[in-house]
Amino acid sequence: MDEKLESVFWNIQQRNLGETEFIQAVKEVLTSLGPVLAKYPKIVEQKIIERICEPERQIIFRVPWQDDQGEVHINRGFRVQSNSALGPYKGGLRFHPTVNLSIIKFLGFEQTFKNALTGMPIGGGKGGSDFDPKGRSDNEVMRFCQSFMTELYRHLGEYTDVPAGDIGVGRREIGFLFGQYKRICNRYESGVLTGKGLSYGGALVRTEATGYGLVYFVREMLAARNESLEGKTCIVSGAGNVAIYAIEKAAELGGRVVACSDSCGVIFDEQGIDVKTLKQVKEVERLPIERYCKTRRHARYQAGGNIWEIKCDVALPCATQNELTGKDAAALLNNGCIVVAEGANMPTTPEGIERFVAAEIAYAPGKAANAGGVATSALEMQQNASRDAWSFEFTDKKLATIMKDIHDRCLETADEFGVPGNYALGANIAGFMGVADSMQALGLI
Ligand code: NDP
Ligand code: 2IT
Repeated sequence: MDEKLESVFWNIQQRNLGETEFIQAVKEVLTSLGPVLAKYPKIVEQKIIERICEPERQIIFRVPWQDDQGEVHINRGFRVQSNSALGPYKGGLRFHPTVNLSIIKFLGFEQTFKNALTGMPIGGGKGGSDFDPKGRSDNEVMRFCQSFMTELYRHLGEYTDVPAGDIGVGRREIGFLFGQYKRICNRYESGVLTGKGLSYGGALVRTEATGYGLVYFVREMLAARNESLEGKTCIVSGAGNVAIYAIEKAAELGGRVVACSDSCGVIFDEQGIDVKTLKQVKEVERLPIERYCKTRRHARYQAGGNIWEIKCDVALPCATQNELTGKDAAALLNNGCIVVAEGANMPTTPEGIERFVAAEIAYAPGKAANAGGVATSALEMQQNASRDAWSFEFTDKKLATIMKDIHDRCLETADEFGVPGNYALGANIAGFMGVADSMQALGLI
């Protein structure tokens, strides 16, 4: 890390003790910024980095709700409004028992740069709760969402803060949240949430966008090396929204996706993952992935297995943070993997990233490779603002163009700063400069 940044980083650590994920995300970005400070000394004078590392606002609240038996539960709700230099705060909500302030802060921090990379007018934020939707009835999830929104609504608005989904929050939850927002505010404000159902202002392609966008990004990475997905063996961790549509698109572009996973285990299907069966198990029945093997009897299931030990050309981590360690990276490299692109946010540990960068494989960080989700959310906001609804093909084309632009910008920035092919550095610098330029223009805020 650059000398000037070491003391900045030390102070950030002291101010955020114990927030390991947040500190990890900050360190990863700050490590890239040395050459930027040398070129733009005003950034140091104006303390742009210190400002970006302190969220504009952090909201923590109680979420009481009743289960189907009438028992009372108390969860904790969060919304971290990280940065609004480029537009209203924008970023998903995560419902998962592991959620805490550190996780929401790291996600909001990453989101700020990701959103800048899309080139769209959206700031960064993230929220969620330690509520566990697993095993809960639709009515329980509805009551939780209503209670969550009963506090959160006052902090939202189409020009203020626009949440969407993330782990544990999909179309069902967004529907309940939107319903409660509308009821409390007495306003049909479609643009206040994205990822909505198609019948009430949702946009075509938003469901598929993160996974499809990830694979469009991979297509560009391979093209830059005169390669294509045709015939490449792929593995995808996770079996949720991002993973399912990454698998679907990778297969459509000629990839052979042989494995995916969930929080219980790994499935291996040498004939290629059957997306229809996967959707039935994970989207419709909401069951553990093991169930896939009941329909596809030749497929193998390994409880608690490690997906990264499976031989592949392309690896797409699409589950959660720090799911791919230094040891996993070594296993992938030993097995000849040439592309790693992150569908999840910060899935690779610092040791893993170091190995990928040193091996000079095509490694794309989440803030670039998974930006298709939030970019399509911004397209949903555009449609809501103009009371319009675009076709699937039109929106999908826009998504592909956005992903190509992000890809090219990362590569051009990496070139400009003397590290050709380093997408991680290119994404950090290009994302940071987008936010920093706007912060400089807006004065001391
Ligand atoms: P989902 O809830 O739809 O799916 C998450 C998947 O990851 C599930 O299969 C889940 O397993 C698995 N998973 C979660 N936690 C763990 C864990 N600790 N260990 C192993 N597996 C785990 O979420 P999404 O697909 O929406 O999100 C996945 C990742 O993508 C997250 O990092 C998210 O931040 C990121 N992302 C999401 C975007 C979106 O538009 N949804 C946009 C950009 C990034 P199980 O089924 O057993 O719960
Ligand atoms: O991490 C992410 O980019 C998301 N969960 C999607 C955010 C959004 O506002 O669509």
